[in-house]
Amino acid sequence: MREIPLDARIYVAGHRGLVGSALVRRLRREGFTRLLTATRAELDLRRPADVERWFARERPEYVLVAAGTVGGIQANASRPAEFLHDNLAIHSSVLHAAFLHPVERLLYFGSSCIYPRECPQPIREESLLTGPLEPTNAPYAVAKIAGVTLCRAYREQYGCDFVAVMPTNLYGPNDDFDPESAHVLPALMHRLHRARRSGRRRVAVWGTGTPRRELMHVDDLADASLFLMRHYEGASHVNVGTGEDLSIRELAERVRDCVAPEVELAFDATKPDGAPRKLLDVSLLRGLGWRARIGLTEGIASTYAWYLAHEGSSRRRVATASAARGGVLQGAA
Ligand code: GFB
Repeated sequence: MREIPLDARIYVAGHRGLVGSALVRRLRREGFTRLLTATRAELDLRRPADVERWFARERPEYVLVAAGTVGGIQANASRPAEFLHDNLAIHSSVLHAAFLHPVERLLYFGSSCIYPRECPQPIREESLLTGPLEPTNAPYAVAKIAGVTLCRAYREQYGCDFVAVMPTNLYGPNDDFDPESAHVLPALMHRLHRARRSGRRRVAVWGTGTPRRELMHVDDLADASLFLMRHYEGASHVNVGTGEDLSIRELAERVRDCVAPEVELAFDATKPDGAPRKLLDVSLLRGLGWRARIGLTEGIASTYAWYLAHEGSSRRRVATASAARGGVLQGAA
């Protein structure tokens, strides 16, 4: 095990997003005292010279790269240039700055969409670059594959300790709940909540309901990340998931049962299904001794409690306004 001193300087890039905010919560709970963060107004991660100056000044010892332009199936399909450009620019500038101003270890967060559309399931780490990508998110996936490849290349050429983490579909506090740009779980939570408030009896669910997804609470990802920082010594990227999936229909029913049990679900097959299935093989991580702990029913209930407590707060408005401007939403997955 690698000791990380509690006063180590740890930079969480994308600290306001779903993943970054979970990392900050987890690191604080662990007792780390010197967390470094920068808002987009303070540091635009797409600008390499600014990022290099920031690294020279702040001298982080550990870096967690959870910043990026992210969104659900529709946001990906409608903003492909932004998803490709912003993520390529952010990942290359942060990783290069961490090479120029050496860090002890860097964790880069990818996404399960890097794997081929028709991948054997569950998806093993070795399946990367073995077939064509899912078209609805190919530009985002290409940017994430570039990030994984950057980690590998800097490790091989310069000996940088850059580790790529591949989380499955995530949900939890500080997610984007705007139904136009969000991922499936927060989008349905928001729509069902609205329906309950307004007394509507039917809510639309995109697609056929047959695709299968693996959903993990972001606090489990944060826990796995700290575990990997301390225990992982391999060079390969590492899948992080629960090891279980369910259909979108089943997921929608679970969210409905929590938020608005009286509402009927209406599947809208004119909307895209995306990948037929994405279930990660998590045997590498389990072999090291880590397992996800937060069950889906419990995770949906706690996320809805968070949503209710923050209803009307700025996060959803910020997400919507930023997407409309073509701005960077800080987050990952
Ligand atoms: O969460 P989602 O956008 O992620 O969609 P992906 C998952 C499935 O849920 C798809 C269906 O089959 C959608 O058609 N779905 C049903 C909905 N209702 C809704 C809804 O209201 N909103 C959304 N968004 N979906 C994303 C990628 O793909 O996953 C990203 O586009 C990233 O690049 C992320 O990799 C993890 O799993 O399809």
